[in-house]
Amino acid sequence: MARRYTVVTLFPDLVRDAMTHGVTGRAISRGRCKLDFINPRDYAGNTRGSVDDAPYGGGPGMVMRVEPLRASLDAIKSGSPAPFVVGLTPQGRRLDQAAVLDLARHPHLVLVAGRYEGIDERFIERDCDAEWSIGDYVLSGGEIAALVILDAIIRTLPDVLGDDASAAADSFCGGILDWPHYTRPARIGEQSVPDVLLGGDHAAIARWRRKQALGRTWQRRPDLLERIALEQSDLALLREYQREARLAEGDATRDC
Ligand code: 9D3
Repeated sequence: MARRYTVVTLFPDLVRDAMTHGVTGRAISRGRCKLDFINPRDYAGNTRGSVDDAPYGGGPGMVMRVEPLRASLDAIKSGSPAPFVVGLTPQGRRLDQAAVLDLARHPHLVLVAGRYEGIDERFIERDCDAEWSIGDYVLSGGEIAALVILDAIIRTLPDVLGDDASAAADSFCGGILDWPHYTRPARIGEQSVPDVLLGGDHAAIARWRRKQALGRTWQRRPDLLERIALEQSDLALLREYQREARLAEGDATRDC
């Protein structure tokens, strides 16, 4: 069965519109997944009629009330199994590709996007199965976080990316950064495409790319390298890159 994604949000149009483009839009129009929305505003109820209220204890901003959110979950007509409910907050665990692959396993995922200062903690505690953040920066609400997560999940689903190679490359390269990419023309002023890419030696090209990927990860994201065990052949490529980088560094210093 196609995967189902429900976003609980005060701004369904924001999320829906963004999802109609590119890979995600095609996945939806081709029926690889279904996307629907619940607006807590429609479940604000008669008692208070609002989706937010002032925080107990005082302070700035408003807090999203539990009842419209709970009523939203109740309104999600879901078969079995029960959907997996994810609260999106700055306090959640920080998303990475491993988390994305894990979330992608659920047949029905509900993403709850908060607005205002936050969501009443009792909803997170009682009604959510997990709480995720997409990173350490401040957004205006959970909608863009929901988009990020949906985009990342949907491209991992079978038959969603144009060719299997791209999907395989995503998961295979997971762990280290990409090598540099080039397309025509081969020369733009003094900027030239590396010679090895212009020749037809596919083994040499593969070796160069792997070396660049390892080297750039070492330079830019040493934290990623620490998490993976490198093969002997990779270690040799990385040493080669490091030796060349130090030589270039020496040249640059002499130039000064
Ligand atoms: C002053 C304390 N702020 C918390 C860090 C207030 C606050 C900022 C932003 C409260 C809510 C929000 C709205 N952000 C989200 O809903 C959100 C979010 C984010 O801001 N960054 C990364 N991931 C996420 S997921 C949801």
